[in-house]
Amino acid sequence: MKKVLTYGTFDLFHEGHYNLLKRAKELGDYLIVGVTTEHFDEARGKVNVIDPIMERIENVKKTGLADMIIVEDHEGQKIEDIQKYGVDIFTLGSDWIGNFDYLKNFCEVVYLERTPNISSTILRKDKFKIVRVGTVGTGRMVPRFLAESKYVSGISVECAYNPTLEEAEKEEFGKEHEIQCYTHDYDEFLENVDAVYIASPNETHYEYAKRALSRGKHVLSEKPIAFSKEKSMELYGLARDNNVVLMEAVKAAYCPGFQQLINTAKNGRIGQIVDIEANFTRLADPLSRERSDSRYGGAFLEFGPSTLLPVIKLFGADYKDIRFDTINDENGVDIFTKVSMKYDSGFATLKTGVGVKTEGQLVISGTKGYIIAQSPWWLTRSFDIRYEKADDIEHIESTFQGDGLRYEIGEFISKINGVGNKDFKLTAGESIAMAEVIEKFMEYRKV
Ligand code: C2G
Repeated sequence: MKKVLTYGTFDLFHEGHYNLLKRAKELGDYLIVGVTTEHFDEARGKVNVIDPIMERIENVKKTGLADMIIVEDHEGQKIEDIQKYGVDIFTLGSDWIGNFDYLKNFCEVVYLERTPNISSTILRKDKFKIVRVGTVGTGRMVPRFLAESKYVSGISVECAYNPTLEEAEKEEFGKEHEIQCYTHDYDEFLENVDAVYIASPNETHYEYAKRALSRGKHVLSEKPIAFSKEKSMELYGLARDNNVVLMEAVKAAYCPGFQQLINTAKNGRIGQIVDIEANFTRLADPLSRERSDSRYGGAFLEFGPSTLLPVIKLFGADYKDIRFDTINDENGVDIFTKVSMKYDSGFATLKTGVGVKTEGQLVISGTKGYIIAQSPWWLTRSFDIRYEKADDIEHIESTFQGDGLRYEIGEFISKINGVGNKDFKLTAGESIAMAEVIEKFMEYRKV
């Protein structure tokens, strides 16, 4: 008797799951299905799982395909199960190709082609829907988005849009990322999705977002969402009028560790906050867009929104004075920008660089102590609270999985499904305030 073993979360059970189990069963005579616990999903960094484990098990059971259902609750269990149940074949969908090759030492490993475009054919009466997402642009953020979306429940990335790509490149991209719908036509693209992730060049975010929102599509846009307060307000207005979600992808805002840091700063532990210093620099390739586009590239447009985030969150948008100082290269690109902001009760300094390197810290200073988070604080893994006495240090570690993108994707999907409707991670007002600073920076740079 040939025993086959597969695992999964099987959240919001859909056709893709059914097809996988059916083909897994066909690989042998006896199918064992491992369903993950909430605890294990949390540990492996899967966010947003909605159905409780009993319901997920019940759904697998209902298929009538599993001869045995087990629970997967810890790292290393796959090898144990293969040995314990005398498994001949281990199988998973092709989104995991390569990840489980180490099991070849114990049994045969088969990756079955995953089912593309699952959600369009599925009819769910429940409140929660699988959200069909399309990506705009195929630059370096899109592969990251695709890799991280594997760890978000309730999302199916089904379509890609790029106005300039050659057929051959499209085919290669589609194959690599298992995306079947690929188009140059934005209207056709919007027809195929419920929501879009915009990761195109900075100057195109606003237009793509506007068209998607007007068509009733949810939008997650890379920063900056727009270059002016007015345009940013217009987009949030459109989202409200069309009853859809609009989110600016400032990663830090959605990281659990960053929220913990902001909450610690707000809870009075370091007293009254009087100074914030936020630095973000990355030496970019001289030929890259950031280093060669004098209008829409440069340090501040690249990293400004991230550094502004803690300032706007803690001090608000009512600054009394703002001053920019930049060092430009021969192309007119700001390779280093320093921003000084004055508030009634404190100061903020931001340093951003694409051609200058500084220590990339976030320091929030108060009347009783300070919070310090080291680079990359925008992907917050840990921070310290320090006081007058040098050895009086509280070190806080936080959950942080993958490259951080999954938290914003998870939040986006939850919001679309009406969970966590209250904006606090990044409010429309905060996003609009950031756009206003960007507008001021663009005006400063013109003169
Ligand atoms: N699947 C599929 N087609 C889809 C979606 C999912 O074939 N459109 C497959 C996945 O590849 C996986 C199974 O269905 O083999 C279960 O998917 P999930 O519930 O998303 O679980 P997953 O996170 O893939 O669990 O130990 C857990 C496993 O490592 C993977």
